[in-house]
Amino acid sequence: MAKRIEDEVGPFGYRAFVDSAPVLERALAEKAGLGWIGKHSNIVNRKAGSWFFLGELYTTLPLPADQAESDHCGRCTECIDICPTQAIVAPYTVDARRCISYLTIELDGPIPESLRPLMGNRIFGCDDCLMACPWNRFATPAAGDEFLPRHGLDSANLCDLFAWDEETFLHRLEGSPIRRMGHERWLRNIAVALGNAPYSTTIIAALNSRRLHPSELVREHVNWALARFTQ
Ligand code: B12
Ligand code: SF4
Ligand code: SF4
Repeated sequence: MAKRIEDEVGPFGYRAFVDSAPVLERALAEKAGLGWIGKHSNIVNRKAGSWFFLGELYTTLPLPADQAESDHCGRCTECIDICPTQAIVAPYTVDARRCISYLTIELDGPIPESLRPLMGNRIFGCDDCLMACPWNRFATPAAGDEFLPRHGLDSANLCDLFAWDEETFLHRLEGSPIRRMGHERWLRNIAVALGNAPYSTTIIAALNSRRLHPSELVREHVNWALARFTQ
């Protein structure tokens, strides 16, 4: 976009951000008229729904101010009702400590035991509140390869993913944001997901194969998962 503007007006000062710096992206997007902050706390656009990232150009250009968008959530509570961990504790307020996105991606250390059974098979983030939003019925899939499923992860089997050693993890997820969480959290999260799955001998065998993993974090989550099948 900066290049396109440059083509029109010549060189100008700018810096681009996408979830990359302490920028109040949602407040800026709302004020810029891109949408309103929905009850799930993300930006919703009347035509595009809520399933998109926000990006900004800070610039020295003297641009006219846009009209802010107003709230169109109305009486809807779909996102609040669907949240598996009741992380949307009040409209527009997410308790990040309960959000599966935080628990699987950002949290360093053990996942609180009370939340583990509620996480289902989500091993990297969660989109349930966005998925539930009725405004997404107007959304269309993004064009461009960057948004297509990669590495066959849209049809992956958790036991196969659990068998990846660190080298395979790093190699198979090259270029993917999942790589950022590291192999230890990867195993921690999959152990929880396997503990939430219906009983199968394949799952028990997969969990047993990691019982003696060098990481105490992984071992503890594996033991929690195995204990789920003996209750
Ligand atoms: C921390 C963070 C998280 C945390 C906490 C989220 C939360 N809801 O609090 C965790 C890890 C849980 C998380 C999860 C997710 N996140 Co996140 N996250 C961020 C991040 C990095 C910072 C947000 C933040 O806390 N800023 C600091 C606080 C002080 O600012 P703020 O929240 O914007 O609040 C200010 C204003 O917005 C305003 N304000 C806030 N709420 C309200 C409400 C009203 C009524 C009003 C008037 C004003 C107002 O006042 C505040 C103080 O000035 C942003 C990127 C960014 N730089 O903004 C992405 C971002 C919000 N995340 C994003 C996404 C996509 C997700 C996930 C869907 C990822 C996933 N699939 O797992 C989930 C969704 C969970 C959810 N329901 O929010 C997108 C949202 C895109 C969109 N359509 O809006 C962002 C914008 C990243 C991006 N560039 O695309 N995220
Ligand atoms: S991302 Fe998932 S866990 Fe987090 S608030 Fe939305 S539905 Fe709840
Ligand atoms: S699901 Fe309903 S309440 Fe939640 S953001 Fe969308 S319109 Fe608003």
